[in-house]
Amino acid sequence: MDTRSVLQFTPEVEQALASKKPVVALESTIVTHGMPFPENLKTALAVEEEVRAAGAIPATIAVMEGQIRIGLDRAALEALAQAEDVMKLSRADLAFALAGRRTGSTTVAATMMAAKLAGIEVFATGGIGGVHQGVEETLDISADLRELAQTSVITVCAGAKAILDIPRTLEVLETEGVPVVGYRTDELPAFWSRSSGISAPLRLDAVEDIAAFWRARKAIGQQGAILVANPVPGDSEIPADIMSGHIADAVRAAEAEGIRGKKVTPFLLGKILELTEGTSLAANIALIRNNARLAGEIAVALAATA
Ligand code: PSU
Ligand code: MN
Repeated sequence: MDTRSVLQFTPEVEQALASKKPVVALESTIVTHGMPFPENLKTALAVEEEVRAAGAIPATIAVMEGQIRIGLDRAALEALAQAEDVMKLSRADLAFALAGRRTGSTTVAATMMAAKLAGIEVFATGGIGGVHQGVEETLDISADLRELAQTSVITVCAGAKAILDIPRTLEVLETEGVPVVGYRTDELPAFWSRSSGISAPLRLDAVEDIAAFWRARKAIGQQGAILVANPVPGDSEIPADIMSGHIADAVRAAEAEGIRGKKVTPFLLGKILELTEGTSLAANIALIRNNARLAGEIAVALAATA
């Protein structure tokens, strides 16, 4: 088994990479564990359209039939959006799913690994995993953070959800040497909300400047991601004070039910969806589309200067 044999490209993505056209990787855990059907499928298709509108080619990533799919056609995306018993894959279990021919969706960590293997430099997600509230007891810190430290992919997100401990998440990123760049903002955005009250360590206002930062990192031989934090569009945001009660309820429910390990994040996301009666879903869809658009623009800027 060599790397090439476990990667299955769609013809469109393969051609785009061969001719150095801009390509954006997209994660699939949001499809299988982040949103209900059919909104998940509709969103995944809309997200791909945003990448195209920016002038880049989307490559949604998942594991099927013993291979990492780099790009999913419509039929594959439809199958994934409705599949049962899909594994949520992070660094620990990406190869496990390949070996066992399991169907798996990729988290931020696993999507970054796949993108790097495929030669894709830009990736869009909704929110990254991070340090969980109550970490003193549980030691629950997402593998996404270590991945950002070691795998070289520009990662666009809408900040971290307040289901996490945002200040501690930022501290770990600092410790790991991951640059966190507010895009056109001085504040770290908080997923559904544009502001978190916490400063973003760095700020850039143009995609060309993000591309230049990336080239400078390469010039000094640096591994790891640039994490771009892109605030949710203003007309779709939910103010932090409205979300905070629901988040506290969701965290309490997870504790009460003894939810542990990789089930924690999907449990909290599902609970919040239930508690907000779906109003958080509209913000979620708006921000992931917004991130895909920005990632497409960054990929175009990178390709222009390659
Ligand atoms: N945060 C979100 N939405 C998501 C996730 C995180 O706001 O869908 C998903 C991403 O795929 C992320 C994963 O990589 O959850 C993190 O899971 P864990 O905390 O188990 O590492
Ligand atoms: Mn965890």
